[in-house]
Amino acid sequence: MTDNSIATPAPLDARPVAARIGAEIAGVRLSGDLPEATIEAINAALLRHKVIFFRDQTHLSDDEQERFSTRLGDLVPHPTQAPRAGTTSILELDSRTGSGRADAWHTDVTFVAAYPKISILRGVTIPPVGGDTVWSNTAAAYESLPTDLKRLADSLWALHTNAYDYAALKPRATAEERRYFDEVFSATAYETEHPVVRVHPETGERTLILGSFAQRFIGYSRGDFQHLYGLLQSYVQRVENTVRWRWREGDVAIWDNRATQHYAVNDYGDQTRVVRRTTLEGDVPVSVDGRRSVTVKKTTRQPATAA
Ligand SMILES: O=C(O)CCC(=O)C(=O)O
Ligand SMILES: [Fe+2]
Repeated sequence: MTDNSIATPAPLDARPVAARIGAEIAGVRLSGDLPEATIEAINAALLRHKVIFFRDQTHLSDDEQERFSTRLGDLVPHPTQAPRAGTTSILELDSRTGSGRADAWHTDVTFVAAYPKISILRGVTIPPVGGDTVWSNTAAAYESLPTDLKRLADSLWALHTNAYDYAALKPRATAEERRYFDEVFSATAYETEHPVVRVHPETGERTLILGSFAQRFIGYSRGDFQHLYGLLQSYVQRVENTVRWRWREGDVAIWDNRATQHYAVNDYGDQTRVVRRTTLEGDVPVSVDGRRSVTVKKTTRQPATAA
């Protein structure tokens, strides 16, 4: 496991926020025009710290967020949610709409095979208190498993889908949140099989692929899935493996989506909270024994026809 307490070499001023994950980077004005050495240093800091934070980036427009993002990889729009008007790929999460509250532990878009490698999130409107985000280091979670559980995890495969039982996960969802889930988020249903443990393509670390899109373990009953998932996921959610970020407007958080899960704390009631995300194309995960994830099903639901 990389050591989060060792600062990233120059030219970046990276200060760890928690012992196992997260660093704040000072003195960088994010833009599409940053020198290549700074971009390389940002990527190195990301691999080491898993999530990095930049304060005071209020100069960023949607366009400049996209321009900066393309320096770290290829923009990929969300597979089912339309990009914000005037952008090619920005996903807006607005607490006033059905899409706005990501209050379940997840890794972004794991219902497709080559899910994004990096997500870049900009705080646009932030409540005075509440609405923090928590990230977990899934390499640290894997490392903290007992040896026998590591071996079990190494051999498990999970089915991930965006067409899960929404009401079971969010029994208190509003009618608008349910409508959005049915008509937009899961309008095209994906099912993808991932190894529970992937080998990180850049660091070689073993990381866990779990989170709320995981619905079954291949070859296990639903009941066994629930027990085993709860056990493995508990290492992800262990507070020692996490960092919590108190947002200010203009903050940017960048996470390695291959080595983290995150959770948007839903404690701010009906206050407005708006964040905007870009995601960068990832590669197909590879298991510890060299097998690759595969999308087994993609179904686009027929729109209801007029009688
Ligand atoms: O609202 C947040 O802080 C995080 C939302 C989320 O899950 C994401 O942007 O991928
Ligand atoms: Fe997310």
